[in-house]
Amino acid sequence: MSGLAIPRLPMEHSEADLAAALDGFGCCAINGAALPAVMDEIAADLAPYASRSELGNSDFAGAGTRRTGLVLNRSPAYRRIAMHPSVMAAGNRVLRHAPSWILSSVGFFELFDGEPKQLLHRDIWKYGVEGLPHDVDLNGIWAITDFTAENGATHVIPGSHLWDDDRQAADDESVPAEMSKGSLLLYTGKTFHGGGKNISGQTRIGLSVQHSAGWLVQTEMLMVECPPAEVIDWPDELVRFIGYQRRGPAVGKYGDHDDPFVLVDEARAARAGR
Ligand SMILES: O=C(O)CCC(=O)C(=O)O
Ligand SMILES: [Fe+2]
Repeated sequence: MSGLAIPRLPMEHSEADLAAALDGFGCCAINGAALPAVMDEIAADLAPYASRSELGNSDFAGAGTRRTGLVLNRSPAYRRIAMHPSVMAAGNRVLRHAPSWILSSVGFFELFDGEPKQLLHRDIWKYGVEGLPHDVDLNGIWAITDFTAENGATHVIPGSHLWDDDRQAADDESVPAEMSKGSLLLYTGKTFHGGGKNISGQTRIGLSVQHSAGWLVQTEMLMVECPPAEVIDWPDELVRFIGYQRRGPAVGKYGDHDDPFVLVDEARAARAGR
């Protein structure tokens, strides 16, 4: 391993320090961003569903990785940290050129013993669009278990967010984001990263969170997964964060000229018999 170190910040950090890390390195680990007990709660919320999820069916998804979705629906504990101050500060910085930014997907990733290293990639490759002038994704992974070099801690290449589109990532350029349970790795959509190799005999669990410019198609159809009846008792700000908002002056409207949040207002009024 010959790469640059991943910048690290304590849970209490300034927005300026986080912005400097993300601007300069494209990534940052926040030590102890949430209590380990919250990670245990998320794991317990997801466990009954994860046991029925399937292993990855492609090299990228990983034959030794089990991915479980519908996390917002299934994990009240995740809903409490979805708008964590470090996530919001990072999104406000990295996605500042977009008129709005929102949650795009959430996945519970169990990386089993024996899983090889994932292809180093940029998450924005999923859009198939090169040469974007500004960042459109701010992503992250919560350490639901400790992340170690042996158990497959996510690898990142600090500084690779500034590379040209045609530069290939070499395996020895990446460094593992070793983190204690409850820590959070944040990285921009252009920062090369990938799951590590798990030779620990244990399962590494991460909660992948992706956020994007509001004008992009979300990676997950969150408003379909979470219809108004599902979100009726969630905090308004979280409801907006999953997509129930106008994404820009003329993007994301509902009906004649409404904000889609009106759907949630209507569901609430119907329940109250109004
Ligand atoms: O599991 C990980 O550590 C990273 C996974 C990842 O980057 C992805 O699937 O896009
Ligand atoms: Fe990724």
